[in-house]
Amino acid sequence: MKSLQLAIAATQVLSALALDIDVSSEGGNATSGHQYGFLHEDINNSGDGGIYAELIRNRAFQYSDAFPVSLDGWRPVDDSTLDLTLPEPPLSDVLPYAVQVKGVGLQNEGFWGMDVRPQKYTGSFWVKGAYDGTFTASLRSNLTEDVFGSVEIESKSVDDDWTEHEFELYPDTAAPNSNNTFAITFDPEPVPPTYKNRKNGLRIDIAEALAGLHPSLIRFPGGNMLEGLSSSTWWDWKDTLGPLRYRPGFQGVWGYQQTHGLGIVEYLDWAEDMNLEVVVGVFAGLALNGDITPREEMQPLIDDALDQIEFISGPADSKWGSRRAELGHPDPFPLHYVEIGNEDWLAGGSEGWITYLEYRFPMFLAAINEAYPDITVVSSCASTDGGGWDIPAPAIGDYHPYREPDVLVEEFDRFDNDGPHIVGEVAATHPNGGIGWDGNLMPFPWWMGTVGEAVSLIGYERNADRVPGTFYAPVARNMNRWQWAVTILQFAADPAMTTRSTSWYVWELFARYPMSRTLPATAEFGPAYYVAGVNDDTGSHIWKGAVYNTTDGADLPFNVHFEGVDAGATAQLTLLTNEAGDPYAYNDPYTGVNIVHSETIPLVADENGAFSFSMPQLSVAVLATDTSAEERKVKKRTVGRR
Ligand SMILES: *[C@@H]1O[C@H](CO)[C@@H](O)[C@H](O)[C@H]1NC(C)=O
Ligand SMILES: *[C@@H]1O[C@H](CO)[C@@H](O)[C@H](O)[C@H]1NC(C)=O
Ligand SMILES: *[C@@H]1O[C@H](CO)[C@@H](O)[C@H](O)[C@H]1NC(C)=O
Ligand SMILES: *[C@@H]1O[C@H](CO)[C@@H](O)[C@H](O)[C@H]1NC(C)=O
Ligand SMILES: CC(=O)N[C@H]1CO[C@H](CO)[C@@H](O)[C@@H]1O
Repeated sequence: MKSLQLAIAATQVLSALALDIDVSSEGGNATSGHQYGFLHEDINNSGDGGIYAELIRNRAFQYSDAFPVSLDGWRPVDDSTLDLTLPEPPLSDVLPYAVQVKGVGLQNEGFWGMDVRPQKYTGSFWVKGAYDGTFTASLRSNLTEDVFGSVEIESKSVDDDWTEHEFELYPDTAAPNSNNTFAITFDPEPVPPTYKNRKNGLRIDIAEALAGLHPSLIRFPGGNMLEGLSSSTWWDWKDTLGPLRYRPGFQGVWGYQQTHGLGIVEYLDWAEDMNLEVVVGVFAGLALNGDITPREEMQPLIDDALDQIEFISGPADSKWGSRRAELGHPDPFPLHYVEIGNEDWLAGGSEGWITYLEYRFPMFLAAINEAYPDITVVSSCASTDGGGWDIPAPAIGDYHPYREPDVLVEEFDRFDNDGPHIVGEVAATHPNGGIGWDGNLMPFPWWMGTVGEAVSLIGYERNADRVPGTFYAPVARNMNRWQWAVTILQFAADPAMTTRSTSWYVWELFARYPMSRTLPATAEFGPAYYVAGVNDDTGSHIWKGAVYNTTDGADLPFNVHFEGVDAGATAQLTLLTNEAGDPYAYNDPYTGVNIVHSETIPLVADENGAFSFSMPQLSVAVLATDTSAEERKVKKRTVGRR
């Protein structure tokens, strides 16, 4: 008797503590239907040497004021000597340098190694000089004498001009590690297989890890990269078009010369291959050194942005649309968002900001609204930036919270009473404790930061009628050269190093369950944060939640009831928890340890139609009711088994 009473008492305590959440069937808001994406710019070698599938580092001896021409990445084979030269004629107007090889050949170390396995590598190199023999291109070990694959290429080279030599290389064995080089008796350029087989395309394993996030948005080309180090070195899309031979490269802003191999067409192909809505940034007359374009010199920049929009989305018979068609894509790419600059309240101090408000932004807004009324113009600043401003309609804002997890949680209601914005960059970057930007970035995304992000994402999704998209930034980090530690993916030349961060798992889960409408729900937030809605395509009711700092670290019980979902209905709860227990635990590319535990728990609605479950301290979950299609599938399977 006594033990029974205790049991009942315990049940009562539990249900008194449980959070009863009622979700109405009406009264919510339509969402944009696309919510999660990422910002890509070439930071931390995440473009060149990252998702851009190029094996060769410094392939065309490109240079700029900040990054002088060099033989970085190259070494002679045996006793050969390598010298940079300025040949006559040059390979192209934009690639004046070449390497002169005396001896047997040269080799390239790639982006700190090369992944070699039995698969097709295609490439080409340009040669000048009378030569009757053959070239041998090979992928070989940097540690032993092993050659994993090689191919002979008949020389077509002549004395007075440049000739292209194309080849395919198929190693018969995989190298035991990525400490390999590419060697050739002359000047090489091999390309590994690419994502969806695009020529000059993306590195497969990195692209697949990003596609696995179910993204629906990409913002490019930055970020600071768009702005450039000075007003003469911004990311000029016109320099990124056409054959690689005619791309001069770019003085990147993250500490290295960039090839411009990942150009505007490559970004658009990427968007097409992953079915991503594009937010393209156009240069707005502010560079990172504070250079500001005066009002009377703005028109060329505005014309340039209009050309860029036409290049992306204009018909094939328009001036720039025909250039796109010439480059192999006659159909316009869809384009609904254009962003004017990047963080214009920041780099140029008060003058940068004032000029943005006074003429830079208004001039772009007027010109784009007039020419393209269906395009949403995004300002590069949020309503709260630069001391606060009223973003002129119909433009929307862009908010970039790089925060401590506590602050992401505090900002849960950031958009409850504000106008429309994208969240163009967001990540937990610093540990709690007010060190802020003077302190160090966390070395990797860590569990508590990730849960902080989840709370913010839920806040944005509750306001999805006004926040049409959220972008993780930055998206990938080469472990051999990086400037910014926090990222959604880490990688190196060896694909075994490609690591999904703790944040990857939360973003993947939330993006896996898109909602077409939010629904009003009981609003009692902290330590539980949540959003509810429905996916009209599948009929599934969805609840996304995160738990941050419960009392004494106790588990938190929930009863979630969706109006119109009855007793006996079934749902799946996917619960993400931290295996390691330590809130600072992270996914380590060097050990491959993944601390995120994902569990899917089938639930049945009780007699009140409520789904009951509990979530531990620092956890993230999605509850989704099974849809009729799903039920049909289950039925079919049962019938089949009989
Ligand atoms: C390759 O091996 C060399 C010599 O042992 C070493 O210095 C280098 O760090 C290794 N590189 C990679 C990418 O493992
Ligand atoms: C290849 O080996 C050389 C000589 O040991 C070393 O300096 C270089 O760092 C190695 N390359 C890579 C990619 O590790
Ligand atoms: C949450 O708990 C952590 C760890 O105890 C603490 O550092 C942080 O300040 C707490 N935050 C809030 C908002 O309670
Ligand atoms: C729908 O939008 C209105 C206006 O922005 C807002 O007041 C209301 O809370 C939103 N409802 C939900 C369920 O998010
Ligand atoms: C590992 C590595 O290459 N780190 C470099 C990152 O970039 C900064 C400068 O931006 C260098 O100081 C680091 O050495």
